[in-house]
Formats: sequence, structure tokens, C-alpha cells
Amino acid sequence: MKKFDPSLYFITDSTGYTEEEFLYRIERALIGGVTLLQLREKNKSTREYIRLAEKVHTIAKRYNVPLIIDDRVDVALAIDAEGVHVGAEDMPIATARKLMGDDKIVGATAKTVPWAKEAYEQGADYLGVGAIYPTTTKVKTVLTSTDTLRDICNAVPIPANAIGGLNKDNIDVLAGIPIAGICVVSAIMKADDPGTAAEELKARAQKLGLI
Ligand code: TZP
Ligand code: MG
Repeated sequence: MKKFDPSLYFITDSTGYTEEEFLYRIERALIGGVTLLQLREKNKSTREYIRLAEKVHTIAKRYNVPLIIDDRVDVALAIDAEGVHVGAEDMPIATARKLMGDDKIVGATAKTVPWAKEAYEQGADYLGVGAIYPTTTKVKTVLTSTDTLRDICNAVPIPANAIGGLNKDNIDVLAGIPIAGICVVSAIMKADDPGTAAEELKARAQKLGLI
């Protein structure tokens, strides 16, 4: 059954970590309250991606948190992940939906209202919208204004998450915008303790009425 909570969406980045440290950090983040997890690997061979994804999936299942695989429908299907996220240069959303089936989560990136509507029509279950702030994570993106974020939230019936440079000290700019959740890489991944970081980010987002 396809049911997910996008309120605290953590995207991983294994750069600079041993596998042991990487997996430990993911587990800490899950303990800290992450509700949706995305494995995002850009430089792994297919075999390595699948091997790592299986390990991450085992951990995520212990916390009942759905695992989304970035970009790679083949990897998502290979490990029976709960979903896939496709960006502008990845597989078309409708194709990903066809391959994944109706029971899996298909997420998409959207930076404009027409793009968001198109993604919804093609079968996306949620949207990632940003970057709200400049990001230090390796990604091809441009800034999206909070006005556009608001317009996208109001234009489609699927959950839209804010992403890009977000942390507990700057998410106040999102107050009053009907987002479904906060999506972060560095704020959790690079924190001294990803568990505490997830907890604090969630508490702040709740205090602001964002989630
Ligand atoms: N898409 C837009 S911004 C971004 C992605 C994948 C990276 C967000 O990373 P961070 O570290 O939370 O800024
Ligand atoms: Mg992508």
C-alpha cells in the first residue's frame, strides 16, 4: 500500500564517509525522526548502488520508513524499494510510473507551476521544490522563490516539499506556505549527530507550523 509521510525527508550523500559511518549516520537520522529517506548516489556502479541500497533498505525497514531511490528505477526495482525520485534529466515521470507500478512512490522535481502540473498529470506522488537557498550539495539546480513554492503548493493536489540549503535556523521563511515537508541533505548528513539534527529540525518545523 502506498502511504508515506513526507514531513521530514532526508536525502543521503555518502561522499567522504566510510560505509560503516554512512550507515550509522542514516540510522541515527531515522532514530531522530526522519519520515522519508532517499538514497542518492551519483558515482557508484550499478552493482555497488544495489549493494548499498539493500543495506540502507534493511535499516529503513526497521524504522518503518519508506526508501526512495534517486534517479534509478532499475535499482529501486532490484531491491523492491518503496519508491523512486526522478529529476528533470532522469527518466520521464510517466515512464517511471509505468515501470514502478501504481503501488510504488514516484517523486519528481518541479521548479515552476507548469512543471508541477505536468508532473502531477504524469503520475508523480509528491514534488521536491527548490533550491530555496543556495546549496553546498552537488546538484544541478537553480533557486526557486518562496512565492513560486507557494504557487506550486496551491496548484497541485499532491504534497510538495521544500528543498535546498534548508536548516533549523532558516526554515522560518517557509512559515505560512502549505508545504508537506522539509527536505534536506547537509543539515542532517553533515551534522555532528544526525539524530539530534533530525530531532531539532523536526521540532523547529513543528513550532513554525510547517509540518
Ligand atoms: N535538489 C535541489 S537542492 C538539492 C537537491 C537534491 C540539494 C539539497 O541539499 P542541501 O544540502 O539540503 O542543501
Ligand atoms: Mg536525478
